[in-house]
Amino acid sequence: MDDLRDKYIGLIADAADEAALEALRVQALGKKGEVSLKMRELGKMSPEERQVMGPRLNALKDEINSALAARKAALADAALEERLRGEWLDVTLPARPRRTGTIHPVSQVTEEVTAIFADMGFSVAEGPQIESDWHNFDALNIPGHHPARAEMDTFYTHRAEGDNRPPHVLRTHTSPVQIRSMEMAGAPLRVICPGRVYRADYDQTHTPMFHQVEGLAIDRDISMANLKWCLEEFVKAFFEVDDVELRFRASHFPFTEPSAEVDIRCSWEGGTLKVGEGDDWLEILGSGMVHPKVLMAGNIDPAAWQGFAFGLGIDRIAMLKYGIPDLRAFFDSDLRWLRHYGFSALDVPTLHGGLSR
Ligand code: 2U9
Repeated sequence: MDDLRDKYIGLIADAADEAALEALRVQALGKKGEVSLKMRELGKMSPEERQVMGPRLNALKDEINSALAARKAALADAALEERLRGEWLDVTLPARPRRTGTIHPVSQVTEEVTAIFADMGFSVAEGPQIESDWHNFDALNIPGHHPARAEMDTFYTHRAEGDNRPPHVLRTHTSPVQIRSMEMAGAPLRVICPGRVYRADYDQTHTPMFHQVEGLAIDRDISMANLKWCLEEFVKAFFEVDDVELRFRASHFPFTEPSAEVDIRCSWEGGTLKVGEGDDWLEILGSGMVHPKVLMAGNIDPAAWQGFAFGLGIDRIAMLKYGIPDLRAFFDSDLRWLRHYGFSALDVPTLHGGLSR
């Protein structure tokens, strides 16, 4: 009995897996197992012998069963340990950044400019990109013979043969949106008009489609002084500096009189732009008092109302603010460029939360 016990306890302890354990169970306790055969021998024994051997055999059977169960549990534990070692994961590690899209610098800067002027009480207006000749030119005091029509390198649409009406144009500026705003809302008025504009021009600093924001403020007593304050506030907020110096240079646009181009004091030390200091001047926008004929085109009485207007190129100020060297890359849809220069979709520009972070 002791030999049997030692044999099976030893074999069970060495069993490598569940299959080996099952084989040992059959070998010891199965119908023809060694312990079962010994049980059968009880019948041939005398009652005295049976009284001694019966309990001992039962105890042996229990001991083997317990050893089988214990080894089975140990093997299961070891298998689980092995699996956990293989599937180890540090849940305290930061999450992997996902390959999400980014906000294009043009969209970012449009949002920034919009946030600044919204804070000054301007609303946003949009209009068609295919415009009537009248809204794009005539209403803005650019008559048919005016050189600006040629200068603006306009894209014209085709009219059917025999249709003598003037062709529509791809708008060359967002100014027609302000004409439509005057027609619809009248005075007083404060709007900015961001959007795509088109001119047949393509080189290192020009693309046939680009983006502008124009602004228009009309009231009873508006002057160049209001324009100057507004633009100063805008430049400070946009370039995120406390102080700027603006220089108004006399200029000429058909739709404003007087007209001025606006430069800001800056330095280009080490190739990076610093706004508000240095000995250089950087042209960033055009502006002026709205021409009386333009007010009249928008059904506003120039004897009762005045207005200032300004215009700036979004792509250009995006390049300046974010140090982007090549304009043409803006419209290449190159994902590497977008990942490099793009902005997080979650960082919405606001004046209180910060324009850019
Ligand atoms: C109305 C009346 C007046 C908008 C203006 C400019 C001056 C200007 C350029 C800046 C760079 C165009 O993108 S750019 O090439 N724009 O210099 N724009 S005043 O004047 C208006 C507009 C609408 C009804």
